[in-house]
Amino acid sequence: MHEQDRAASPAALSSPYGDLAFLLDLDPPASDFRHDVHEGLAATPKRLSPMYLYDERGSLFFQKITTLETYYPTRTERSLFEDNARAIGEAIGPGRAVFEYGAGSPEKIELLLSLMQDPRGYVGMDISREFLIEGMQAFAARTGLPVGAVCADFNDIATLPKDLIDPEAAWLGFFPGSTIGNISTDAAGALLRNAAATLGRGAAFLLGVDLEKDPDVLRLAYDEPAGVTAEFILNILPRIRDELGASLDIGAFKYEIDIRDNPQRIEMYVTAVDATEIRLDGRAYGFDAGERMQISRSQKYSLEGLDSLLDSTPWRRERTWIDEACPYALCLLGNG
Ligand code: AVJ
Repeated sequence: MHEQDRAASPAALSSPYGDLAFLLDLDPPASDFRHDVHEGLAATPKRLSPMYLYDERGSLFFQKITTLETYYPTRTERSLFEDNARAIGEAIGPGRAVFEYGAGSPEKIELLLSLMQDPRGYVGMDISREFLIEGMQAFAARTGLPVGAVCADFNDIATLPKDLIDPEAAWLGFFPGSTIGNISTDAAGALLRNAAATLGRGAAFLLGVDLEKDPDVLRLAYDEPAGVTAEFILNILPRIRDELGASLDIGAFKYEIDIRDNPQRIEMYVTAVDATEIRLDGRAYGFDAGERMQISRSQKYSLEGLDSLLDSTPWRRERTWIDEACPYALCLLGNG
């Protein structure tokens, strides 16, 4: 079915939905962990989507990563918000409603709403229905703002029921945390083009982007001595064993990263120390000694690279706040 058709289906919209102004359910296709593990283990080189890292345990590991001194993105982005609160609020302008891609962190959205002038509402989007509804209900109960929820994939184009939030408000898209670095540049372009279609003319978009930097800083952030990132990535192995009934030797694998240049990118791997195999549903997938499976990636942008990505979208960079000491950017985009 075409994305637009799914969005237009009236059955998808419930309003009100508990404490929420609405729930728009675009019924994103459920991911198939078993299928993707088979496919990723059969591929050359072996790979798996980073989305499988974020089960309950994985989300707790990532939560812990964001509190480590060595993991700079979370605190750097927070300082940019705090240090430039007034300027960011003024540049966004009054009377907007926020639409967030991946409704992950209530602290971030509260920080954003606190610096906005006369915010009119908040709509969170996420693929995980239960997690989304729970989070948005809790948020609505804490604030007096109209809150809506959209259960969708990053690739869906939603027709947002803006009248249920505020017919007068223009949208502000919000995609913090440099999560855009988790997907390929092509996928990032598609997401931003879809966002322009979803949010309409006169929209703005606030994007958190991690910038290219000293590789030693990256190594410390993504392979720190405390070993939490290693636990986070290696946690995919007990998931494959316990949820899918695979047989594998967890001790036969270690965590490894590569830092690539031009453009700068961290690749995160599960690496077989010695030759080993993973058996799943009667199939055996062999690993040679040193063979690795890519589990995640984190793209770092230059401002030039970011602008050439934006050139493939209706968005232009209108204001940019940068942490020079630890290069990271908050960019306000316009599509006027
Ligand atoms: C949530 C994708 C922004 O790439 O920095 C952190 C994920 N992986 N450490 C990032 C992650 C390993 C994180 N993002």
